[in-house]
Amino acid sequence: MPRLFTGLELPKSVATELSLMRGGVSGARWIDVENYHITLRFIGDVDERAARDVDAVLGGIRREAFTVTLDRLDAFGGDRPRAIVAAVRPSSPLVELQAEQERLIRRVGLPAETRKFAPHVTLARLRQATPMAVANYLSVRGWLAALTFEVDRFTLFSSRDSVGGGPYVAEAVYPLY
Ligand code: 3AM
Repeated sequence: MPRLFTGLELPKSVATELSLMRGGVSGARWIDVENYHITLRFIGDVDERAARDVDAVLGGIRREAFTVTLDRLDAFGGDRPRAIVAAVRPSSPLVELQAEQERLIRRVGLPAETRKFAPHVTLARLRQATPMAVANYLSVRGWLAALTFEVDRFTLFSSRDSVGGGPYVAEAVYPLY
């Protein structure tokens, strides 16, 4: 069964800039630059029929292109840090695109996502990193010059069946005008 999610790809220049932030936390697994993305809606393992339904409803989205800004590094997980991320500055077009996908994906019968949308680019996944190591990293490297780019499409990605993780494959792209 394909494991799917929707997301935004990053321009190469932005990805390269983010990749300079790698290193300096023991216990971190740094994501390969070609796998950087902003997840919009995790869909999960679905059968081919559901995948076709998802593709059909995503293909009906009509929205304008917009800009996205990454403006700080952060960690998810609090006392048990699990990821270092570049946070996306919230903006209406992004939130509305995500909300429309949520509605459409529910409409084809897939379960609702209950977690709050916190747009980000995952830079590292953490297994045994201490909160102190993460805090040190963020205090030394956490400053990020704002990176702004134009988003004129979104993507349906697949990850490794049932396992997740990269390499991610762009199964379909949907234009924003
Ligand atoms: O954008 P990132 O890399 O943070 O964490 C997974 C990854 O997000 C997330 O979907 C993205 C592509 O794999 N993900 C994995 N399992 C998930 C789940 N059960 C999930 N998101 C929500 N619920």
